[in-house]
Amino acid sequence: MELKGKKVLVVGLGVSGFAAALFLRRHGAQVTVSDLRSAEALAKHIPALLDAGVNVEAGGHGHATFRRQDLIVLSPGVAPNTPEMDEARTFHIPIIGEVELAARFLKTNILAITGSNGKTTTTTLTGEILKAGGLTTMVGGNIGLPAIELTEMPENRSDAWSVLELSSFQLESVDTFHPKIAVLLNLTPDHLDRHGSFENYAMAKERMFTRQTADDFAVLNADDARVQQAASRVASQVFWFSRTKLVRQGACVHQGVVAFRASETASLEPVLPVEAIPLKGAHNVEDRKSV
Ligand code: UMA
Repeated sequence: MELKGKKVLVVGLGVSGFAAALFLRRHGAQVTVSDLRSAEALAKHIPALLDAGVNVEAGGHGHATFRRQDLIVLSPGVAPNTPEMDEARTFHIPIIGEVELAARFLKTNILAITGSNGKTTTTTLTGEILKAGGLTTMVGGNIGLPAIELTEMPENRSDAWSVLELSSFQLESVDTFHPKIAVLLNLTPDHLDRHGSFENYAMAKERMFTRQTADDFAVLNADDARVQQAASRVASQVFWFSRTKLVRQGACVHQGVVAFRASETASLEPVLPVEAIPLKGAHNVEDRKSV
Protein backbone atom coordinates (compact mmCIF):
# COMPACT_ATOMS: atom_id res chain seq x y z
CA MET A 1 0.00 0.00 0.00
CA GLU A 2 1.59 3.31 -1.13
CA LEU A 3 1.10 6.12 1.38
CA LYS A 4 3.67 8.66 0.17
CA GLY A 5 1.99 11.93 -0.73
CA LYS A 6 -1.52 10.57 0.01
CA LYS A 7 -3.97 12.70 1.95
CA VAL A 8 -5.10 10.59 4.90
CA LEU A 9 -7.66 11.44 7.58
CA VAL A 10 -7.44 9.61 10.92
CA VAL A 11 -10.71 9.78 12.87
CA GLY A 12 -10.40 9.61 16.67
CA LEU A 13 -7.37 10.63 18.70
CA GLY A 14 -6.98 7.96 21.37
CA VAL A 15 -4.05 5.53 21.49
CA SER A 16 -4.95 4.00 18.09
CA GLY A 17 -5.43 7.29 16.25
CA PHE A 18 -2.24 8.74 17.72
CA ALA A 19 -0.17 5.69 16.69
CA ALA A 20 -1.82 5.50 13.25
CA ALA A 21 -1.24 9.21 12.53
CA LEU A 22 2.47 9.00 13.35
CA PHE A 23 2.83 5.76 11.36
CA LEU A 24 1.16 7.35 8.32
CA ARG A 25 3.32 10.45 8.61
CA ARG A 26 6.49 8.34 8.80
CA HIS A 27 5.34 6.69 5.56
CA GLY A 28 5.12 10.08 3.84
CA ALA A 29 1.36 10.71 3.97
CA GLN A 30 -0.19 14.17 4.50
CA VAL A 31 -2.10 13.42 7.67
CA THR A 32 -5.01 15.10 9.44
CA VAL A 33 -6.45 13.79 12.71
CA SER A 34 -10.01 14.74 13.66
CA ASP A 35 -11.58 14.24 17.09
CA LEU A 36 -14.83 15.24 18.77
CA ARG A 37 -13.01 16.23 21.96
CA SER A 38 -11.63 19.70 22.63
CA ALA A 39 -7.98 20.65 22.12
CA GLU A 40 -7.64 20.87 25.92
CA ALA A 41 -8.87 17.31 26.35
CA LEU A 42 -6.44 16.13 23.67
CA ALA A 43 -3.48 18.15 24.99
CA LYS A 44 -1.46 15.02 25.77
CA HIS A 45 -1.26 14.04 22.09
CA ILE A 46 -1.34 17.29 20.15
CA PRO A 47 2.26 18.64 20.54
CA ALA A 48 3.89 15.42 19.28
CA LEU A 49 1.53 15.36 16.29
CA LEU A 50 2.18 18.99 15.37
CA ASP A 51 5.93 18.39 15.70
CA ALA A 52 5.61 15.49 13.26
CA GLY A 53 3.70 17.66 10.77
CA VAL A 54 0.24 16.21 11.37
CA ASN A 55 -2.77 18.57 11.13
CA VAL A 56 -5.13 18.33 14.10
CA GLU A 57 -8.86 19.13 14.04
CA ALA A 58 -10.24 19.17 17.59
CA GLY A 59 -13.71 19.84 18.97
CA GLY A 60 -15.69 18.11 16.20
CA HIS A 61 -15.53 16.49 12.77
CA GLY A 62 -15.76 19.15 10.07
CA HIS A 63 -17.88 17.96 7.16
CA ALA A 64 -15.38 19.27 4.58
CA THR A 65 -12.51 17.48 6.34
CA PHE A 66 -13.91 14.14 5.14
CA ARG A 67 -14.16 15.25 1.49
CA ARG A 68 -10.60 16.13 0.55
CA GLN A 69 -8.97 12.79 1.38
CA ASP A 70 -7.46 9.79 -0.43
CA LEU A 71 -8.01 7.47 2.56
CA ILE A 72 -9.85 7.56 5.91
CA VAL A 73 -8.56 5.49 8.85
CA LEU A 74 -10.96 4.92 11.75
CA SER A 75 -10.10 4.40 15.40
CA PRO A 76 -11.92 1.37 16.89
CA GLY A 77 -14.30 3.53 18.94
CA VAL A 78 -15.53 5.43 15.87
CA ALA A 79 -18.66 4.01 14.24
CA PRO A 80 -18.26 3.66 10.47
CA ASN A 81 -21.72 4.91 9.47
CA THR A 82 -21.87 8.58 10.39
CA PRO A 83 -23.26 11.11 7.84
CA GLU A 84 -19.70 12.38 7.18
CA MET A 85 -18.52 8.90 6.29
CA ASP A 86 -21.59 8.09 4.21
CA GLU A 87 -20.81 11.20 2.21
CA ALA A 88 -17.11 10.24 1.90
CA ARG A 89 -18.24 6.90 0.43
CA THR A 90 -20.23 8.74 -2.24
CA PHE A 91 -16.86 10.29 -3.27
CA HIS A 92 -15.39 6.72 -3.33
CA ILE A 93 -12.91 7.51 -0.55
CA PRO A 94 -11.73 4.19 0.97
CA ILE A 95 -12.51 3.87 4.70
CA ILE A 96 -10.53 1.32 6.74
CA GLY A 97 -9.94 0.66 10.43
CA GLU A 98 -6.60 0.93 12.24
CA VAL A 99 -6.35 -2.90 12.42
CA GLU A 100 -6.87 -3.19 8.64
CA LEU A 101 -4.11 -0.61 8.10
CA ALA A 102 -1.85 -2.66 10.39
CA ALA A 103 -2.72 -5.90 8.59
CA ARG A 104 -1.46 -4.40 5.32
CA PHE A 105 1.97 -3.79 6.88
CA LEU A 106 2.33 -6.83 9.19
CA LYS A 107 4.71 -9.42 7.72
CA THR A 108 4.18 -11.90 10.58
CA ASN A 109 1.78 -14.80 10.85
CA ILE A 110 -1.33 -13.61 12.67
CA LEU A 111 -3.10 -15.44 15.49
CA ALA A 112 -6.30 -13.47 16.15
CA ILE A 113 -8.45 -13.91 19.24
CA THR A 114 -11.96 -12.56 19.71
CA GLY A 115 -15.06 -13.31 21.75
CA SER A 116 -17.26 -11.57 24.29
CA ASN A 117 -15.33 -12.76 27.37
CA GLY A 118 -11.86 -14.04 28.18
CA LYS A 119 -10.07 -12.37 25.24
CA THR A 120 -7.38 -10.63 27.24
CA THR A 121 -6.51 -13.66 29.41
CA THR A 122 -6.41 -15.94 26.36
CA THR A 123 -4.33 -13.47 24.34
CA THR A 124 -1.83 -13.04 27.17
CA LEU A 125 -1.53 -16.81 27.75
CA THR A 126 -1.23 -17.51 24.02
CA GLY A 127 1.54 -14.95 23.66
CA GLU A 128 3.42 -16.50 26.59
CA ILE A 129 2.96 -20.05 25.26
CA LEU A 130 4.25 -19.11 21.80
CA LYS A 131 7.25 -17.33 23.35
CA ALA A 132 7.94 -20.32 25.64
CA GLY A 133 7.79 -22.51 22.53
CA GLY A 134 10.65 -20.49 21.03
CA LEU A 135 8.59 -18.50 18.50
CA THR A 136 9.31 -14.80 17.98
CA THR A 137 6.03 -13.30 19.19
CA MET A 138 4.42 -9.87 19.51
CA VAL A 139 1.15 -9.26 21.38
CA GLY A 140 -1.21 -6.34 20.69
CA GLY A 141 -4.62 -5.08 19.57
CA ASN A 142 -7.55 -4.48 21.91
CA ILE A 143 -5.32 -5.58 24.79
CA GLY A 144 -3.92 -2.03 24.72
CA LEU A 145 -1.00 -1.82 22.29
CA PRO A 146 -2.44 -0.73 18.91
CA ALA A 147 -1.78 -3.28 16.16
CA ILE A 148 -0.25 -0.55 13.98
CA GLU A 149 2.60 -0.22 16.51
CA LEU A 150 3.59 -3.86 15.93
CA THR A 151 4.32 -3.09 12.27
CA GLU A 152 7.33 -0.96 13.22
CA MET A 153 8.88 -3.40 15.67
CA PRO A 154 12.03 -5.35 14.72
CA GLU A 155 10.05 -8.58 15.22
CA ASN A 156 7.82 -7.71 12.23
CA ARG A 157 9.25 -10.56 10.12
CA SER A 158 7.68 -13.41 8.16
CA ASP A 159 8.93 -16.07 10.61
CA ALA A 160 7.34 -14.34 13.64
CA TRP A 161 3.83 -14.30 15.09
CA SER A 162 1.49 -11.46 16.05
CA VAL A 163 -1.05 -12.50 18.67
CA LEU A 164 -3.89 -9.97 18.38
CA GLU A 165 -6.82 -9.47 20.74
CA LEU A 166 -9.58 -8.05 18.55
CA SER A 167 -12.91 -6.44 19.41
CA SER A 168 -16.04 -6.36 17.27
CA PHE A 169 -15.28 -2.67 16.69
CA GLN A 170 -11.90 -3.55 15.19
CA LEU A 171 -13.21 -6.47 13.14
CA GLU A 172 -16.13 -4.49 11.73
CA SER A 173 -13.77 -2.56 9.45
CA VAL A 174 -11.29 -5.24 8.32
CA ASP A 175 -11.00 -6.19 4.66
CA THR A 176 -7.74 -7.92 3.65
CA PHE A 177 -7.05 -9.05 7.26
CA HIS A 178 -6.07 -12.75 7.06
CA PRO A 179 -5.15 -14.57 10.28
CA LYS A 180 -3.42 -17.95 10.01
CA ILE A 181 -5.25 -18.93 13.21
CA ALA A 182 -8.51 -17.29 14.30
CA VAL A 183 -9.99 -18.04 17.73
CA LEU A 184 -13.65 -17.31 18.57
CA LEU A 185 -14.06 -17.88 22.30
CA ASN A 186 -17.77 -17.19 22.91
CA LEU A 187 -20.58 -14.83 21.92
CA THR A 188 -22.98 -13.08 24.28
CA PRO A 189 -24.78 -9.78 23.55
CA ASP A 190 -22.42 -6.81 23.87
CA HIS A 191 -21.93 -3.37 22.29
CA LEU A 192 -25.46 -3.49 20.89
CA ASP A 193 -25.65 0.32 20.90
CA ARG A 194 -22.97 0.29 18.17
CA HIS A 195 -23.99 -2.84 16.26
CA GLY A 196 -27.78 -2.55 16.54
CA SER A 197 -28.43 -6.26 17.15
CA PHE A 198 -26.75 -9.39 18.53
CA GLU A 199 -26.62 -10.83 15.01
CA ASN A 200 -24.80 -7.77 13.61
CA TYR A 201 -22.35 -7.99 16.54
CA ALA A 202 -21.74 -11.70 15.92
CA MET A 203 -21.27 -11.15 12.17
CA ALA A 204 -18.72 -8.38 12.91
CA LYS A 205 -16.73 -10.97 14.91
CA GLU A 206 -17.09 -13.50 12.08
CA ARG A 207 -15.33 -11.11 9.67
CA MET A 208 -12.14 -12.53 11.19
CA PHE A 209 -12.68 -15.72 9.12
CA THR A 210 -13.59 -14.11 5.77
CA ARG A 211 -10.12 -14.34 4.17
CA GLN A 212 -9.18 -17.70 5.66
CA THR A 213 -8.64 -20.73 3.36
CA ALA A 214 -8.20 -24.47 3.90
CA ASP A 215 -4.53 -23.78 4.81
CA ASP A 216 -5.65 -21.80 7.90
CA PHE A 217 -7.20 -22.74 11.24
CA ALA A 218 -10.29 -21.68 13.18
CA VAL A 219 -10.51 -22.48 16.89
CA LEU A 220 -14.16 -22.56 17.98
CA ASN A 221 -16.07 -23.12 21.21
CA ALA A 222 -18.24 -26.25 20.86
CA ASP A 223 -20.18 -25.27 24.02
CA ASP A 224 -21.49 -21.99 22.54
CA ALA A 225 -24.51 -22.31 20.22
CA ARG A 226 -23.84 -19.07 18.27
CA VAL A 227 -20.15 -19.90 17.82
CA GLN A 228 -21.14 -23.34 16.50
CA GLN A 229 -23.24 -21.67 13.81
CA ALA A 230 -20.16 -19.79 12.56
CA ALA A 231 -18.49 -23.13 11.64
CA SER A 232 -20.70 -23.56 8.56
CA ARG A 233 -19.31 -20.29 7.13
CA VAL A 234 -15.65 -21.00 7.91
CA ALA A 235 -13.38 -22.19 5.06
CA SER A 236 -10.42 -23.04 7.30
CA GLN A 237 -9.76 -26.23 9.32
CA VAL A 238 -11.86 -26.15 12.48
CA PHE A 239 -10.36 -27.16 15.82
CA TRP A 240 -13.05 -27.24 18.52
CA PHE A 241 -12.68 -26.79 22.24
CA SER A 242 -15.22 -27.96 24.82
CA ARG A 243 -15.50 -28.20 28.57
CA THR A 244 -18.54 -30.48 28.41
CA LYS A 245 -18.25 -32.93 25.51
CA LEU A 246 -15.82 -34.86 23.32
CA VAL A 247 -14.82 -33.09 20.10
CA ARG A 248 -14.14 -34.48 16.60
CA GLN A 249 -10.90 -32.49 16.35
CA GLY A 250 -9.43 -30.19 18.98
CA ALA A 251 -9.35 -30.03 22.77
CA CYS A 252 -11.78 -31.06 25.49
CA VAL A 253 -12.03 -32.14 29.10
CA HIS A 254 -12.36 -35.90 29.51
CA GLN A 255 -12.44 -37.55 32.96
CA GLY A 256 -10.81 -34.53 34.62
CA VAL A 257 -8.04 -34.29 32.05
CA VAL A 258 -7.56 -31.74 29.27
CA ALA A 259 -7.10 -33.87 26.16
CA PHE A 260 -6.35 -33.13 22.50
CA ARG A 261 -7.40 -34.89 19.29
CA ALA A 262 -5.09 -33.81 16.45
CA SER A 263 -7.40 -35.01 13.65
CA GLU A 264 -10.78 -36.67 13.23
CA THR A 265 -9.09 -40.09 12.96
CA ALA A 266 -6.57 -39.56 15.79
CA SER A 267 -7.10 -40.77 19.33
CA LEU A 268 -7.62 -38.41 22.26
CA GLU A 269 -4.24 -37.66 23.84
CA PRO A 270 -4.05 -36.43 27.46
CA VAL A 271 -2.40 -33.00 27.87
CA LEU A 272 -2.71 -32.16 31.58
CA PRO A 273 -5.09 -32.75 34.52
CA VAL A 274 -7.62 -29.92 35.00
CA GLU A 275 -6.39 -29.50 38.59
CA ALA A 276 -2.87 -28.71 37.30
CA ILE A 277 -4.17 -25.47 35.73
CA PRO A 278 -3.06 -22.75 38.13
CA LEU A 279 -5.84 -20.32 37.11
CA LYS A 280 -8.96 -21.37 39.02
CA GLY A 281 -12.46 -21.28 37.50
CA ALA A 282 -14.10 -23.29 34.74
CA HIS A 283 -13.65 -20.53 32.14
CA ASN A 284 -9.90 -20.70 32.66
CA VAL A 285 -9.95 -24.35 31.61
CA GLU A 286 -11.36 -23.07 28.30
CA ASP A 287 -8.67 -20.41 28.04
CA ARG A 288 -5.96 -23.06 28.40
CA LYS A 289 -7.58 -25.41 25.94
CA SER A 290 -8.17 -22.77 23.34
CA VAL A 291 -4.52 -21.85 22.97
N1 UMA B 1 -13.99 9.76 18.83
C1 UMA B 1 -14.23 10.64 17.78
N2 UMA B 1 -15.35 10.43 17.02
C2 UMA B 1 -16.25 9.43 17.26
C3 UMA B 1 -15.97 8.54 18.35
C4 UMA B 1 -14.82 8.74 19.11
O1 UMA B 1 -13.48 11.57 17.54
O2 UMA B 1 -17.23 9.29 16.51
C5 UMA B 1 -12.76 9.96 19.61
C6 UMA B 1 -12.96 10.18 21.10
O3 UMA B 1 -13.28 11.51 21.37
C7 UMA B 1 -11.60 9.79 21.65
C8 UMA B 1 -11.06 8.80 20.62
O4 UMA B 1 -11.96 8.80 19.51
O5 UMA B 1 -10.70 10.88 21.74
C9 UMA B 1 -10.99 7.42 21.23
O6 UMA B 1 -10.72 6.44 20.26
P1 UMA B 1 -11.06 4.92 20.60
O7 UMA B 1 -12.38 4.85 21.30
O8 UMA B 1 -10.90 4.13 19.35
O9 UMA B 1 -9.98 4.55 21.71
P2 UMA B 1 -8.42 4.21 21.66
O10 UMA B 1 -7.80 4.97 22.76
O11 UMA B 1 -7.84 4.33 20.31
O12 UMA B 1 -8.47 2.67 22.13
C10 UMA B 1 -8.86 1.65 21.19
C11 UMA B 1 -9.78 0.67 21.90
N3 UMA B 1 -10.97 1.37 22.40
C12 UMA B 1 -12.21 1.03 21.98
O13 UMA B 1 -12.43 0.16 21.21
C13 UMA B 1 -13.34 1.83 22.57
C14 UMA B 1 -9.06 0.02 23.07
O14 UMA B 1 -9.88 -0.98 23.63
C15 UMA B 1 -7.79 -0.64 22.57
O15 UMA B 1 -7.04 -1.14 23.67
C16 UMA B 1 -6.95 0.35 21.78
O16 UMA B 1 -7.71 0.96 20.73
C17 UMA B 1 -5.73 -0.33 21.10
O17 UMA B 1 -6.15 -1.25 20.12
C18 UMA B 1 -10.47 -0.64 24.91
C19 UMA B 1 -11.91 -1.10 24.93
O18 UMA B 1 -12.65 -0.67 25.80
C20 UMA B 1 -9.70 -1.35 26.02
N4 UMA B 1 -12.35 -1.99 24.00
C21 UMA B 1 -13.71 -2.47 24.00
C22 UMA B 1 -13.86 -3.73 24.81
O19 UMA B 1 -12.84 -4.38 25.13
O20 UMA B 1 -15.01 -4.11 25.11
C23 UMA B 1 -14.11 -2.79 22.55
